[in-house]
Amino acid sequence: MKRRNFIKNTALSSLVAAVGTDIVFGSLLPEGYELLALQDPDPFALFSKDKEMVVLNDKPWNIEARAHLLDDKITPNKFMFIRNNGLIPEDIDAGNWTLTIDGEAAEETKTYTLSELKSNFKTYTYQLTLECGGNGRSEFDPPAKGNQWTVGAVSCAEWTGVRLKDVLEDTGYTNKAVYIGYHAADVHLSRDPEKEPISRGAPMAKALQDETLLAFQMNGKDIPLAHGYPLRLVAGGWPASVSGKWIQRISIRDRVHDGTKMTGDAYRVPCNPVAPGEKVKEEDMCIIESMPVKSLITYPKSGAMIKSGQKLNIRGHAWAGELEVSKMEYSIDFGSTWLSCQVERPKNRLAWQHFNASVSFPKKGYYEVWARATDARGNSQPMLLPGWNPKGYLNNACHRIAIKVT
Ligand SMILES: Nc1nc2c(c(=O)[nH]1)N[C@H]1C(S)=C(S)[C@@H](COP(=O)(O)O)O[C@H]1N2
Ligand SMILES: [Mo]
Repeated sequence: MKRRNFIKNTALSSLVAAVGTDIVFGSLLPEGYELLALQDPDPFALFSKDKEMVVLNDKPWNIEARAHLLDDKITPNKFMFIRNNGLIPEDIDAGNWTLTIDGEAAEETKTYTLSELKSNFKTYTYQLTLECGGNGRSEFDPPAKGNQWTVGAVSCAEWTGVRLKDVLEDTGYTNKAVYIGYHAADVHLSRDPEKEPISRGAPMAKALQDETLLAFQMNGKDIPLAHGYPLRLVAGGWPASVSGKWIQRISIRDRVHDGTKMTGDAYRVPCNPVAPGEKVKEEDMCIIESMPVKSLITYPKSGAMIKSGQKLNIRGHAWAGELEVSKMEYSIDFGSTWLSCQVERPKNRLAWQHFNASVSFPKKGYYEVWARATDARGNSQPMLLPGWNPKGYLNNACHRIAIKVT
């Protein structure tokens, strides 16, 4: 018997510990064999997520929150959605992590270690709303392919890092600069090292905003692995796909960045409205920039029961891409009449805003509470579905909860 083909005692004892009981024929296990019992990791434990989070896909991992889980003013990790296009990078060595700035419009190619970024540039902290462009996709008809997000692909955490603009200015760029494009360490589903799962970016004007960060902390701690440890681009108010995780390189481009998922119909909508199901030519699709006005009732949970005569305090958050939310209303009569909610100013630009209202119901029975936000330019959320688009982006319909008064 060739002993080296079989598992070593130390490896066996750690497998026994992981399984939690004796592995009876353990000494006969071939080396490198993965036990069935350990093949299906518990995603909630793996990513420190709450058990009420909903797994939409495991290859790649896509996990969303539910409305009532997003009640915190600042989203904690356990309720933050995960959206991956590829495989989470393994064996990250933050001590040797570097960020390279290059591109046709960069003055030079310059590489920074993580500690250089932290010590050479001033650090800022902002609360930034990140919503997946496909949040709400599940409601479109005809349906759109992709993760069937309901309402939970949005978060507003507190991000700490350096301003991208300070780093871009340190490297220097020419007047040919048009766009930035990120390159990250995650792995394509095919495991082909030549392919990138995603490489998106934003126009220079967005890259140079004060709130656009190269972040190394989320909610005061190292960024959790699934959310981009050890370095992430955070560009609040735009589709969260712009906020590249596990960032290694940023190119200052002399054209609109043409990386993976920047072209074709990815993160694009018809420049002009189309009929549901209509085919749209590539040249008639426009890149999504600022996200539309939207809101979420986070308390109570849909289905709540209250006693007749009681008032119901509702609360939630509202956001409007680059703009501020200027008005927040609710309706208990399917949108016929609207009453106003109190809405707070944002903590900083691009942070979501908190609203609340005390709701009275005229008599016993079934009700729905609908919430509607209006942005500073007067755009309101559509009551039901907004314009259909082939990939099911930008569903900012009013959020609704069911209430029974008994
Ligand atoms: N490197 C990398 N960055 C990425 C992605 C990815 O797959 N790889 N997904 C993007 C998309 S589509 C979204 S919606 C957000 C999700 O961020 P989160 O998982 O931290 O919530 O990350 C963006 N950044
Ligand atoms: Mo996304």
